[in-house]
Amino acid sequence: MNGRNICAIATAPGRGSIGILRISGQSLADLAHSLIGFAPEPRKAHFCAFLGEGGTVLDQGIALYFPAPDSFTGEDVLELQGHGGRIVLESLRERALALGARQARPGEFSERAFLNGKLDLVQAEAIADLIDADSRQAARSAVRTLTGEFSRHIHSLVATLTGARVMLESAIDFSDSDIEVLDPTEVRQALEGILPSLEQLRDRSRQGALLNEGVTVVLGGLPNVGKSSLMNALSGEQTAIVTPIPGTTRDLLSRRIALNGLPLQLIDTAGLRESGDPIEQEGVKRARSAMASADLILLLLDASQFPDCPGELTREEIRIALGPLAEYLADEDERADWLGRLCIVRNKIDLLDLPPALKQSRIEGLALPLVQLSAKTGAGLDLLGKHLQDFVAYAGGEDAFVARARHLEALDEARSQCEAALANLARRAPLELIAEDLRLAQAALDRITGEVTTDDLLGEIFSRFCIGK
Ligand SMILES: Nc1nc2c(ncn2[C@@H]2O[C@H](COP(=O)(O)OP(=O)(O)OP(=O)(O)O)[C@@H](O)[C@H]2O)c(=O)[nH]1
Ligand SMILES: [Mg+2]
Repeated sequence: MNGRNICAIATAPGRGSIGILRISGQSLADLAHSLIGFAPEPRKAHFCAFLGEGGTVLDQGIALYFPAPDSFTGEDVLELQGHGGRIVLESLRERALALGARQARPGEFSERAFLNGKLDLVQAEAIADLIDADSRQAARSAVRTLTGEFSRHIHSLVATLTGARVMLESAIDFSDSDIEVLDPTEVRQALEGILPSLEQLRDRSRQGALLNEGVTVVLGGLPNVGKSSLMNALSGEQTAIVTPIPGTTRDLLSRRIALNGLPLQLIDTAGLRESGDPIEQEGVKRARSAMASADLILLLLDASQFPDCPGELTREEIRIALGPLAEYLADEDERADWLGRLCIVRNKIDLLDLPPALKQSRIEGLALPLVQLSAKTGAGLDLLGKHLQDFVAYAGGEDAFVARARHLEALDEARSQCEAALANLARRAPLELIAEDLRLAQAALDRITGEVTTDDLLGEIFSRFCIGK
């Protein structure tokens, strides 16, 4: 797989003061000699000419040579730092291609680093996330993962699991003999110790995933309550059309914004109502499906329609706000999930002279966060921001790990396999069954760091990198 020398321009396209050509391969000695005319010393900055065919000078700059295995990729790496002009860099790249290197695919340097054991998979992914980070917090959490903190947690969980598996496997091997080799309490204690750690790691990763991928916040509610106005107020631009006519918004409209460093994907939707108009019907259908997959749903009410009840959220308001979602809330399995993602927003408080507020409202056993604001005057927007941050339990994201959906899924699987093992242990199931549960739990964790991977997964991960990384 690590056959040919690969090369790529590692700096961003366009004009720049410095441009870097990066080359990696199993033996770069000859190629280096052709490109700079001498054998570079390892890890030393040489100021020299970069040579084209027949010794013509293409550029001059700094050559850095990192022989294997002490390089980013684990192979020989040569970096030529020249001037950042497109033509200069192109001709340097063409020269490297003429000398037998081939153009690197996106992420191929990082992929080689992974395949040569220089990085594990989460660290490699963290590189891409660091480059893509669009807030300081996201960048910090990517660095934390890149330095191996996340991987160390995974490895320590795997070590505990391995310990429990060894106990079980040896008990299985000796099950024909009369010797009592398994102390079930010990296995149980090991597993019970793992569960809270898995839980904690998942929480920190979830925060990281939200920082990384952004929280999806859907603005929903009846027509004319001010969803599009709130979208515009939060995004600071006139993204959505606002009119006094109910049914103005038909389509989903989405904007990425950063609220105090927290990346949010805001989605404005069509007002929920029965309609004979097929376009509006389709809009309402899309609004519902956006709500179903949102991290958080802001359900708006027009406060001016309830002039007599400015205090607690009233039964009437709840009925109006939650009415269109009745079918989901009636479903026992879905109810908790929906309620956990809802926040009621009393909009248009300027019409009633109500103060902005953020409170927990309780009605018929429902605990629902309530924000009072005015999309028109901007009063209360800061409180909504605070609620969003609390919702993400983000508090600055200081100990979040950059994480992706695949990490969360693997952590969930590891947890449910450990729980299955505990349940099987409690009901004295055959040891083989418990051993299999633990094997699957470990396999899930190994998938995170890339101990067990498929080519498909690697292709999918590295293809999203930029060229030259
Ligand atoms: N006074 C006042 N008017 C508001 C406020 N928010 C929205 N409006 C007005 O309410 C009307 C409807 O606003 P939109 O933002 O279009 O409402 P919507 O929920 O997107 O409506 P649809 O797209 O039709 O579902 C417009 O005339 C807005 O100017 C507010 O906070 N105060
Ligand atoms: Mg609208």
